[in-house]
Amino acid sequence: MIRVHHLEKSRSHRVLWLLETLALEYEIIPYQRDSETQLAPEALKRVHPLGKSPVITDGDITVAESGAIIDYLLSRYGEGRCQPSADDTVEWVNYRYWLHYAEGSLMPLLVMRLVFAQLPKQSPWLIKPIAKGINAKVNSSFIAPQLTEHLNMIENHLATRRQFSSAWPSGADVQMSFPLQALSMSQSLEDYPAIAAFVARIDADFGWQRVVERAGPLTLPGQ
Ligand SMILES: N[C@@H](CCC(=O)N[C@@H](CS)C(=O)NCC(=O)O)C(=O)O
Repeated sequence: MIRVHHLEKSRSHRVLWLLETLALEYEIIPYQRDSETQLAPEALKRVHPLGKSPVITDGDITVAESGAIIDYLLSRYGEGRCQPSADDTVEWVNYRYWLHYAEGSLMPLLVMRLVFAQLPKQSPWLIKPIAKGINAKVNSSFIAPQLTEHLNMIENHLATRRQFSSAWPSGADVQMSFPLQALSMSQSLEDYPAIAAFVARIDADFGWQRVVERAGPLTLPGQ
């Protein structure tokens, strides 16, 4: 039996989406974030040394990192679903690009934005104005312009293809779902109609609706 070690308010929802899409049986082992630090509980470190979610166990096998989990589930149980055939080199490369890009390039920007936004809130009152200034400067000179370039690239891809690869949903759609859903919760996507349509399509997806029934809607720390 596949067990998903599922931290609330986390990237783990997308793994549940893939499991529902593949119609696999699975069990959710829920974990709560520490209300003060928002970090995962120590118990998760008994499953994998970093104690991050998602992590799955399948019999004796433990797989961490959502991209690796998607690869594992599709190569073991996919039967050709949710990813392009290796014979189609162009599509295979496109699929793999988005699968790796989500955590390799897009998420670090979003996490950086979150961490810098916390800086003024976490600082002693005397240096709050300085922390605010640092946050504003890092945002305006680095994070915001970078994010705009990333979102333009994603928008251009989705405007022509609607989804990240040939199948719906592919492992690449599953992997890209979390950053784009998180963005849609934190800012307007008015300038990015194809990204907004992609997020709306997830909400309407039968497999995603099953996830929401079983695990509740996706929420983020602080919500
Ligand atoms: N790149 C990893 C990121 C895992 C990760 O950082 N998960 C967050 C939740 S979204 C977490 O476990 N945070 C709790 C903590 O750091 O204690 C993946 O995609 O699986």
